[in-house]
Amino acid sequence: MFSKILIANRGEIALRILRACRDLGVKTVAVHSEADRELMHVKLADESICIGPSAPQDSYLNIPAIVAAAEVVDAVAIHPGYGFLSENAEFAEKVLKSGFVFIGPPPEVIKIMGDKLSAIARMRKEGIPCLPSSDKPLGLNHDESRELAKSIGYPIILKAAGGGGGRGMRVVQTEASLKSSVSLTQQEAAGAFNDDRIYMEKFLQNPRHIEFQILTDTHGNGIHLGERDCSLQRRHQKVIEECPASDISSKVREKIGNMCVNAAINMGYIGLGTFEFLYEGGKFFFIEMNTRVQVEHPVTELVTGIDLIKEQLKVAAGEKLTIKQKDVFFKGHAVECRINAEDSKTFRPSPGKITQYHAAAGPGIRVDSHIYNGYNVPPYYDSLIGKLICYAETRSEAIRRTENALAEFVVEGIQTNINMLSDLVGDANFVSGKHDINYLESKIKKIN
Ligand code: MV4
Repeated sequence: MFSKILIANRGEIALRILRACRDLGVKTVAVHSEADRELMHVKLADESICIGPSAPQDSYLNIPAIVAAAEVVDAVAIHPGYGFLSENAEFAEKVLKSGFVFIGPPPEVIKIMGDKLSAIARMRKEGIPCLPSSDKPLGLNHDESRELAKSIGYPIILKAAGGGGGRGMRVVQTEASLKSSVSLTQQEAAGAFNDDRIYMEKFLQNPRHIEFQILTDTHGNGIHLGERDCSLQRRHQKVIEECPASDISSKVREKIGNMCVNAAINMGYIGLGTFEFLYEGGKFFFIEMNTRVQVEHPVTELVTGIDLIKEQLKVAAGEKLTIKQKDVFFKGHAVECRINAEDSKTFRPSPGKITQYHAAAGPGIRVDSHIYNGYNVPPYYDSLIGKLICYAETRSEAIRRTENALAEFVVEGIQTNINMLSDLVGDANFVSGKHDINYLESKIKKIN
């Protein structure tokens, strides 16, 4: 195992990684911006270094500053967490070139998955089900695009190859608007991603977002850890996630899960990874792969009893996976609520000082959060201040626990979405488990 690692992130995930390191006897180095001196994990880390001003560009996205910090403290490895540089192939490459271990897959794999067109092509080759789509960037020849759209069938969706996570997409309902939509989406892609390549896919109207968690080592072994349903989203930000997805049978779970593991092994994937699918009409369609640990990993941890961050550190250190697929059991149900510092009506960020904090607790309750009484939520970063994860034997019991835990939760001094979360988990549509990706935004529209 590593003797010392640098945590290139902030907030709850930095604290989560620090705790996994403590469990494994690994020394920790926190790097932080000028605004983040008072972060919980900075106080707890064995060493800490300020790497720059508040703006993410100058600190958490500052590659030379992070690599230099690792050199100064003589760290062995760098954990990127999620967001920031976690899926930046250039960062992974520089980390490796400087002689450190990057806790994540090889840069070449990050690159393939970062380009959504090459990701889909690769998955198709591996036999993963994908949507009918263009197999190369749409060209200047409009007749070709028109024929392709016709053969796929409207509605179709245009997506930027350099996008992902919902950025750079446009739905096209009829042939009449295809030409202008293609050129507009290309222009936006060029502006946003410095890459004007776009592709076309069959558009699904009411899918669910279901993703599979996998873990592979450097010795050719891999396991899947089942699926999560992340259909409750607003503007491509997940709000509530659960494990397992309601009404996915263990037979289907094994089939899709094993398919993902084999694909990952074949492409030289190492570490934790997530295959994102749209699920509609009983069928799975691959859309993207995430090459990092995800915010919602705790629901999988509670249902499998496996500490994903510890396993991620072990395989990054070159250890053999000791967990076999036959030893992975899915027991019970977990629901995660993302607690954000935001205005409950406008969804605008609500930074400021937390004057009163009382976290929920009790059987089956887990809180992953870095906040504390008197902590000042800075305005420069994501508004996630914590995650409430509730576990029980059944889905309905887990939902009941979530409702009760949300009612116990106290965060004062700033605004939060706790009341909205209470409203959502108590909603008949969520309780029925039949919600799709459109449900949350249509509910918000109804309220306002
Ligand atoms: C789609 C889709 C419908 N059909 N692709 C949004 C995020 C990105 N990961 C892919 N996204 C979508 N791709 C096809 N062919 C609908 C979405 C989508 C969505 C997906 C998952 C969760 C929430 C969503 C909200 C709006 C749109």
